[in-house]
Amino acid sequence: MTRRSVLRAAAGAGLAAAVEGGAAGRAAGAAAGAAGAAREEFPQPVVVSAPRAGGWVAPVVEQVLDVRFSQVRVPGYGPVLTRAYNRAIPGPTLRVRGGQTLRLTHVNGLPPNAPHHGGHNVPHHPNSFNLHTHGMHVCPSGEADNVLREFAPRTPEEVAAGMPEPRYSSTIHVPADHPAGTYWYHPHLHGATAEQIAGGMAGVVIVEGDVDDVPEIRAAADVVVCVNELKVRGGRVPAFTSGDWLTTAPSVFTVNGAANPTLTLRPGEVQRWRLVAATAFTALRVQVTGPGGGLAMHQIAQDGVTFPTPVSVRALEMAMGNRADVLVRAGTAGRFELRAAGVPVPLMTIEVAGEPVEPPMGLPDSLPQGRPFLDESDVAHAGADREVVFHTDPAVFPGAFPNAFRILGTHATPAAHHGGDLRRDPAHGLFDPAYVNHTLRLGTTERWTVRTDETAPVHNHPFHLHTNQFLVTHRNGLRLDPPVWHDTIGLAGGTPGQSVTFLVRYEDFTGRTVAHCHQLHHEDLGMMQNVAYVSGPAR
Ligand SMILES: [Cu+2]
Repeated sequence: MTRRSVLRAAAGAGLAAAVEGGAAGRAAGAAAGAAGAAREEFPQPVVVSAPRAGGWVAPVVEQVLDVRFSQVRVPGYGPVLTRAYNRAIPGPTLRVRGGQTLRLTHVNGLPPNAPHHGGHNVPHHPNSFNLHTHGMHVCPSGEADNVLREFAPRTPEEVAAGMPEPRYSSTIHVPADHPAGTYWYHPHLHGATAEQIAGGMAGVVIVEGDVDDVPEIRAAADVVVCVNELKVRGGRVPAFTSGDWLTTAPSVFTVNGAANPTLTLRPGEVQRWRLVAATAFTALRVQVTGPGGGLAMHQIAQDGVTFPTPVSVRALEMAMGNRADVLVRAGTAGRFELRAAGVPVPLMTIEVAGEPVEPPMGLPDSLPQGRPFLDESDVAHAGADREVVFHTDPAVFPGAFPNAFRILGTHATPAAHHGGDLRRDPAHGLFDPAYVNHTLRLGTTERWTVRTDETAPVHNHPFHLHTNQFLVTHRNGLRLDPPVWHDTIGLAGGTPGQSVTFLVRYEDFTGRTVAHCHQLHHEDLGMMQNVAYVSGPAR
């Protein structure tokens, strides 16, 4: 596939609207043309969607996700030897509609795992993985969005015997009424997650639907902006073998697999950017900087859920795992940058150039709200209040991983040693695969408060709950108006006492899954809890 055909294929879904005659046809065409042969075109991941013919659309989106060590070329940086989906960073973009099924075949072409004799909350099995569809309201059990599965590689004996590489499948039914928006997928095997995501194993999931039919959004080029934070030393991702792993390898930030690629808009053009923080370590406060104070972002969705109306912002807080869909309208010609506070280089460059779009493309006044809000009065009973507290005990364990990353609060994992020193306890508030922290009954609405007591800025802890999105109603006790649906919410380190409060209603799916910190090395080291969604009447 040539580079241009990659761009064409990738932009195809977004350009479908353009072909129908909207202004985006000219705009996106100009974007591709202006990029020209002299410079790398703005990359887009390969797009996979359901086969269609005439008016017929297949009910299933099928894709093979092949994982093996690959030499991936990162434009603007260089080659990186890493575990990758289909030899690319990020993996293919999966476009699906409510009512369709995602059927994925996972090939594990990684070498055998080294034997692991350490504890459960020590990094292990980096050549095993599984699949999480981050933010999606889908079944967490069986062969669906089940993060308790393990897609293991061949054993040394199987390799010696010439056995084929193992294949695993995921079948994920997307509910007909699933909110249309931007989600992502990544491996989520406890003990292996951070190293794999630091190597670029991540991809975007787009759920198509009502929001795409808003005329101003339909007319806008649909651009995936998938941010990865790679950890690279000597051309490869170092193994997660000690607690200082993060600081020993510098971060390489990429957008769609390139360091600081250039995206082009014409003056007066509106584009829809699907910003995806497909990252594990650094919270990103992003802004479009440049002449005239930069460009405003008109946010239309958070974590895949469309707002009732667009919200204009100069800066966006993107914790690890968050997505934000924004409309950006270019004004006069100039060079702009998408920058994240604290990151020394731009994430991407935005060039506003070419023939102006006349008249300038419009922005919508209202949107089809992705999910109705929950009401405080729906909260079941006084016992429904849950509290999660992120807490680190530094330098308390012997060996290579001295820090204890705990989740305390109302349903913490019990201590191993009753009456002992909790700071040094090897179980207290740490992930225990056999202990269910939260039993959550379908049909009930509950209130959770998530706090952090961290004084160290490095210990920022985004909270992520699987399977059910939650409605953030308060930050630091102050009511948000309107409240905002999230699946991941950031809590910065260095400001102890910080909190968020949310309402959540458990719906549709039973099964075991997890809630955890999305600073994923903390998760691998035990900052995670088990959640059981159960049906039946409340006790
Ligand atoms: Cu954390």
